[in-house]
Parts: sequence; structure tokens; C-alpha cells
Amino acid sequence: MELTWRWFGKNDKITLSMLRQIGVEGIVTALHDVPLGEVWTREQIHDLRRYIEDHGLRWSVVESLPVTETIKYGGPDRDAQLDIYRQSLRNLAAEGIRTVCYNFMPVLDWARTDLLHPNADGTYNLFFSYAEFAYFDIYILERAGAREEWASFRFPEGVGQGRNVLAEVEELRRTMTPEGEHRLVDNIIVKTQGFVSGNIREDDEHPLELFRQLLARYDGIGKEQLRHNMKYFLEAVMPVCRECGINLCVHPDDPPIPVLGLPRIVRTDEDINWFLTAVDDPHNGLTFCAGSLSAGAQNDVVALARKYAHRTHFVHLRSCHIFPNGDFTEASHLGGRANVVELCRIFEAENPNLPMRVDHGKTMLGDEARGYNAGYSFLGRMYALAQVQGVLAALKSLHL
Ligand code: DNO
Repeated sequence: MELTWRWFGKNDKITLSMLRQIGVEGIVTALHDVPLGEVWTREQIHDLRRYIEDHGLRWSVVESLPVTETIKYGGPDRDAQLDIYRQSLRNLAAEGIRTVCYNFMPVLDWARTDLLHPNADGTYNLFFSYAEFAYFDIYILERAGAREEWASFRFPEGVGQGRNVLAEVEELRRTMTPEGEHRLVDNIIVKTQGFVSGNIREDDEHPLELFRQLLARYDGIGKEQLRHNMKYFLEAVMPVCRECGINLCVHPDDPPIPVLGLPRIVRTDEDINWFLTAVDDPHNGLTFCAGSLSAGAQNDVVALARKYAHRTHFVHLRSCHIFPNGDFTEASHLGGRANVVELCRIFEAENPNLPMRVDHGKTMLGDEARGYNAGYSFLGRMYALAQVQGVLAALKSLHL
């Protein structure tokens, strides 16, 4: 696998020179300054590519070329947006960048309730609590129907059995403070979103209002309609991918559960199989995010890797631990339920040379004071990268 690293552009506090020193080979990035829905011009792409190459690295993967909401919900300007998407793909290919990651999650990209969850050893991890998430949904967002949905919420088999999320929400309500509510808004819809080219940015004055307006666009849109819209998108862009040799790879929904009344359609084996066969073209592939997939108790991550390695264009390595009540945290890259060692073995054997980045990582040894993007620490990620480098070296030397 090619060792890559997600870098957020020239303003990232982690510099390319630092990345050279720790063995990174390829860069995963995006034109983070271009507003959502605008063309990425050849010049802009060229400038960033040159900057990366001047540091002795290569721009391996785009994460992400964002699919705007109108394409996802099928708004009136979707065809115009698809033209823009195709143009950006052509411009990327002209600059030699041919692996492009995107997601098809409506409104909310990845979600966590705690971005600095303390571990006993003094490090921090990202954490997802169903009770806090439901509290946000019912009492902060005040989404119509939220309470009823949570009352009938079913955890996947094997976790959360007998759990009464609504009772926990009421319990939380007794102790919740305005600061606690503010922190949940920040964690769920602000701090995890803007920097990944999401809809809400840190400087938005009324994030909740904006968020509610976006949610309203999906009224009446269920799983089948969203699938229809994803197929429409894939059919519209595949000809350009074929013509330019671009590998497009969708990121799974993180976490792989339905959220806030929105359909989510890249969560399970059945979903992956659906989109790969709906538009059965080798350029239509998967970003195998072991972390997102392992956060769903329904997913056997190793089995998914075996099944889909040949349609994987990009790998994210990390691993989640799911607690018996269904909540999850991001485990060590060598722990948790994803089995990163076995994943490395499978990808090296089935589809060698894939770009791979260690995803997220602990916040440790002072990372927490450096203002990095949530989940994207330096020392924690470097530590995870070293673990994965060790795994790859061992597999190679033992011919496994
Ligand atoms: C979070 C990331 C996601 C991912 C996008 C891809 O840490 O894995 O934001 O980049 O969903 O489009």
C-alpha cells in the first residue's frame, strides 16, 4: 500500500516537511478554499500539485470532491452541478490526479458526540454516545418525530439489547447545562463538518438554523429515492471517469446507522453490493474505511475486505470498539473489531499498491493543545502510521 496522509492544505498546522520526515509518500487533500459547488480549475489544481511535489511528495488522492446537496436530494439545479463535477474531474485528471473520494451522506458527514473522550492512559479518542446524540436530536434540534423514532430505534443484533435510549435522554436532561448543549452542537454539526468541506463552517452564526433548513430538503426522501439519486449521479459521471481513467470511490456512512431521520445508503454489505452493481464499472469503487464500517455491529469488516478488495480504490485504516450498550469509540489501530493486521494482509494480496491513510488516531502527548482538526492529530496519527508501517513490514518479511 502507498502510505498517504490527509493534509488540509497550506494552512494545515502539520506541514509537508513534517510529513516527509515520518515516511509519508502520498498526500490526500482537496481544494478546501473553493466554495462548495464551484469548479476546481486546472490552475488551482496545478498550483497545489506543484506545491506538494516541491516538497518531495505526490498528490495521490482527492478527499473529497464534494457532491453537493442538490445532487443528493435531486434538486432543480442538479444537472448544472453535475456539469461542474464532471469539469472538476476532467481538470484533476489533466493534472494526473486519478483517485477521487466522495460521500453520499445527506447533510451530515461523519458524526461523533465527544471529540476528546479521555482514556485511562491519558490519551483521548473520539466517541459516540447514542443517548447524547438522541438528546441533541430531541431537545436541541427539536426535530419533529425524533422522539417517536428513538422510541422504536433498534440496535443491530448483538449490541444495545434492552437499552432504553429515551430513558437515558430524560436522565441526561436532568443534568444538562447550556454549556453541555453548546458542546453537543459544536461536536455534532460544527467541529466535525466545516474542515471536511461539509455544509456547516466554524464561523456560521446560526448553525442550527442552517442545519434545519438543510434537513428540510430531505422531507419525503427515503432510502429508495436516495439510491435512485446516487445511481443518477454515478451514471452521469462514469463516462468522464472512464474517459479520463479516474477511480471514484465512495466513503461509507460514518457511523453506519440512519441519523436524524435521514436515509443513509452506504452502511452494509447489501448497500455496497447495491451501488457497485447498480453501475457496474471498475471506475465506480469504494473507499474502504475500516473505521466507519467497524462502527456498525452488523458489519464483519474482514469479510467485507475480502469481498470488495477488487473494487476498493482507497483504504482508510482505523478500528472501532463497540461497547455492549452500542456506544462506540475509536480503538487503537491494532485493537478494536476491524482487525487492521488482517486487512493489511488482504489488501496487499488482493489489490496491492492502493493508497492507504491511517484515519484519525488518538489525541496524545500535547496534540490536544495544538488546535488540530477533530480526529486529525499529529502525534496520534504518526503513532498509528508507525504501527501500520510495522505491520506491513512484518507481512512482507514473513511473506504472509
Ligand atoms: C472524517 C472523514 C470524512 C470523509 C468524507 C469523504 O474523518 O473520514 O469526512 O472524508 O466523508 O467524503
